[in-house]
Amino acid sequence: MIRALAHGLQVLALTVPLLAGGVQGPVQIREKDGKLRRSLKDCVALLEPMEAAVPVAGPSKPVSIRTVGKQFLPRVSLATPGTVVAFPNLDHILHNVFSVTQANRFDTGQYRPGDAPKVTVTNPGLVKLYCNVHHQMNAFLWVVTTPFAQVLDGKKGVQFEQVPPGIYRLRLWHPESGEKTWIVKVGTGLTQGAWELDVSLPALEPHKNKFGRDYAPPVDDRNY
Ligand SMILES: [Cu+2]
Repeated sequence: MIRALAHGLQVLALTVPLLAGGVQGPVQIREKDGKLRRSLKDCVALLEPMEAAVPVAGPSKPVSIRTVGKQFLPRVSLATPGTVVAFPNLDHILHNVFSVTQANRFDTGQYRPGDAPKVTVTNPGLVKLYCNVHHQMNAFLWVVTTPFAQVLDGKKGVQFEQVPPGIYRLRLWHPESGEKTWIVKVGTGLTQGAWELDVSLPALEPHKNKFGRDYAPPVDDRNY
């Protein structure tokens, strides 16, 4: 037991660069009327190496995106290529999940209460998820290769630690603002900044069903 623990610590020490830095600072989302949004819910921060020695992240532990009350929860998730994503249906009605995002297309078909279909995402990028039954259901899955990726729910900004020195691209994204990028140079200490996104997009992006057609008018299935 003690030997195993000591070995674990040694492995941990070897994977952390001796002269790592950090990137930290507030993120703000500005509404169309100029006011600042109170929450960073659904905002994603990615720090991607441009010129830095950062190993590509392997498959992450399985991701779970539930259907609850005719919504996907969580609405925004992170994964790496090769990650299994499960969609447990906690409602009492049928749902579907499909993606027509080019690099990660899939369709679970309709699945019943209690079912949890799984897909494996393969390529990096933003995957938009919809339900073919319910027009208003949408979710987002960021498939990334950088180990420095965060959803900023409940946070005030960006905080990445143990970042090897080098040049990085900081990508900030929100469903209602799209993406903005900055170049960040990381040394051996703490690199601080402040970043802002502007709301410019609707809360629900116009989209077709999985057949590329308009959704049928909603039926009364309030008893989910
Ligand atoms: Cu649905």
